[in-house]
Amino acid sequence: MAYRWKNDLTRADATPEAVFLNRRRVLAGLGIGAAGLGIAGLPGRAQAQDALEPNSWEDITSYNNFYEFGTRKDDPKRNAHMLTTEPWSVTIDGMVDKPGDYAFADIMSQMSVEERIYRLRCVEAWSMVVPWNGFELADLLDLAGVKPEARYVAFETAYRPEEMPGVRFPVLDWPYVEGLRLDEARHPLTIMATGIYGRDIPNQNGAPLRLVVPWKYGFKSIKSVVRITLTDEQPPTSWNKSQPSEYGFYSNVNPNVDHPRWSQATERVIGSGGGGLLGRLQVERQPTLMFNGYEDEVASLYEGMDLRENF
Ligand SMILES: Nc1nc2c(c(=O)[nH]1)N[C@H]1C(S)=C(S)[C@@H](COP(=O)(O)O)O[C@H]1N2
Ligand SMILES: [Mo]
Repeated sequence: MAYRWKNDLTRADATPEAVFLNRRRVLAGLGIGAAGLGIAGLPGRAQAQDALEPNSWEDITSYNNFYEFGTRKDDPKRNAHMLTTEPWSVTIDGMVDKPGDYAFADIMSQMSVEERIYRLRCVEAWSMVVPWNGFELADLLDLAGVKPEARYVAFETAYRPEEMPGVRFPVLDWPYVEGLRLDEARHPLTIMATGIYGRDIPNQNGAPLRLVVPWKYGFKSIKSVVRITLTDEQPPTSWNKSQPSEYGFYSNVNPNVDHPRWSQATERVIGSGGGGLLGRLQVERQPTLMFNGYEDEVASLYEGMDLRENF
């Protein structure tokens, strides 16, 4: 894939953030892009993505939406340590050749983990840039073998009242569920993230593995996944069930289609105001990009579709 780049990180490599950032700066300073890393044939787009400046570890792991642990942005960081992530398994079922419970360790031993620096745009009109480590969802689907009649992929988050203080409140109909069309799920930009900055992904970001679909609003990127089901019917999704007029199945980032209660034309850039609570109030706004900046890669998935109707 044109915009795909490999690196040597695995889940076991704990790269301290300072070293990681320093390496990026050194490379940038020397004018060495992907080519200098020995990756041939990457077009300008890949280098543009590589040049995205990621948010700090602190921003990414302390300003979260994970309603199972509470609805305030700092609740997940405070509460998600209660989630037991070992052992962990993902049930893959429905229209697959090899349905069953896949142990997380077994999955990891068969997947190739790489770094993806992606924009994350929340439907609430804020954004960050996150250096994920993960593998392509398509590779996991291939492990289970997708049957030809499958058209959609449904996802489910763990539901553990004893470990998740937020599920006592009926904010959403638990467990949190999400879904993609099969071609969206198989798109090479769609990953299952297992790390950030080369470290294991923190619980508040969806440990031990969570979906990341960078051209869709953040709520599609479901955390702490325990079930993946291949189906021939469009699956229900949590936010759509809760507010169908506000949150559609597709939820592609689109600056031209506003949320019924606010504009989606611009976004608050988390981290731009510096650290702390005050910094979060002083953030800059930037224009929101069509498909969150991934239009060249994904627009063809929606050819001929009315994106206002299919919001
Ligand atoms: N299970 C679950 N997944 C979830 C959420 C949630 O509340 N529960 N919040 C979503 C929303 S609204 C966003 S913006 C992203 C935030 O991911 P982050 O906290 O890693 O930045 O996770 C998404 N995945
Ligand atoms: Mo979000």
